[in-house]
Amino acid sequence: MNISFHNGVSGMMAFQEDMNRIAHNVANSGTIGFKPDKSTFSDLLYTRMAVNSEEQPLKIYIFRAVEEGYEQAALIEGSGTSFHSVRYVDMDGDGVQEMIISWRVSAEVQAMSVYSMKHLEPLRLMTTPYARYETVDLDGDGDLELVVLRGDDTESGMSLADFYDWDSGNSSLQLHSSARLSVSLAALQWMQVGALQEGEAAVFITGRAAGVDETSRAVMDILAYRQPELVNIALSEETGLSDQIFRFLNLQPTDINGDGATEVPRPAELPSEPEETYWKIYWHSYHMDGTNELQTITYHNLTDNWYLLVPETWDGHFTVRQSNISTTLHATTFYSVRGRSAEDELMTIYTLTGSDREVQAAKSGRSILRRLADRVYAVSYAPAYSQWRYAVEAKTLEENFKAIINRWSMSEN
Ligand SMILES: [Ca+2]
Ligand SMILES: [Ca+2]
Ligand SMILES: [Ca+2]
Repeated sequence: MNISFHNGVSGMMAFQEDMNRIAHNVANSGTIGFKPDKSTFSDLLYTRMAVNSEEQPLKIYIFRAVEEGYEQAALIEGSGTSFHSVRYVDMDGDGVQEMIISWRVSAEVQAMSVYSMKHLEPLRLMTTPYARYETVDLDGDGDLELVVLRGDDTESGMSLADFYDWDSGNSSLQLHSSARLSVSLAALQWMQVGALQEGEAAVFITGRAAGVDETSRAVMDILAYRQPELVNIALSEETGLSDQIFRFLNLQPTDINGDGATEVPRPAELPSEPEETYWKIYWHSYHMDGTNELQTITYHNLTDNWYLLVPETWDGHFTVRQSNISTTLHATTFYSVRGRSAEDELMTIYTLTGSDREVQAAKSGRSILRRLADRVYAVSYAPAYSQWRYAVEAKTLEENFKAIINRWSMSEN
């Protein structure tokens, strides 16, 4: 088989044709790279990805567990430069997992297919070019839908979200509706499944774009299912683009207050110095009609991996300064403010990473907030803190202090 294509479109067409073929004999395939996928597909199927030299098609072998070990059950072939991911998800809840395969067609084009695997016969349900995808039950009927982000060929460089719904009568996935996004494919930063304030599932898409002043901006698109179709609830009626645009600080939407709904971070400048800007973060949840409300305020120190849930009463009355006293002793000091200036020192949160960190943390006036394997966080209060009219109990602040243990990394589908 000669598979050598000059662009992504023809490569993908060929892949679709190849996908229809199920080979039963791979004795001479000479493939390498056994990849058991036990955690996702129980003990039923194994996947082996062929790592190919030049002109060979991509192959996925599917193995069935038998008494003596495993035997090949099916083979899926395609053309492209590499497989990206294989995911097994039971989308329609019938107890049999569907298989979602994505691969790189060319340097510019990625494609994905969904297969049903009933009776170990791969049956392709859909194929599309894509940039990111997620499976999510957006309409709340108990079945998962597929939300696929891809380029919009017909419009000015923006991207689109396609919504594929499960048609259980025909056991097939149908393109149901599409919604416009507010950034190009290249500007897509994160795609996350989350929830609106009343609990409805939603997909939060963070784009990253340059603002008018050259600073980096987070452009939020929020996808939800509003009968009868997928909608982007962040779009402005006037412009047709998202008006939920904030300073980009490398913070993802998350359920910051633990109530089940996702909040979107909106950095706001604290009274700062000309050479260094400090930010507080307002976290807003969203309603189905696109309105939003403030839930929580934080101060995030992303260098030292912690944040503080800031008491609401502090808003407008505090600022911070960070200082790296040494490579193993970082300090963040909170101040009261007068006008736009820092006034009295209130308290300092230390991040201690040296081998002497226990000694450092035990210094007079410091108490430990959190002890982790590689660092200790400690706090000390300045004399002015107890006189400050917005002071809260030390116990409250300790509860509000959060170490960031695993920076949330997005799975790239
Ligand atoms: Ca299924
Ligand atoms: Ca559903
Ligand atoms: Ca929340």
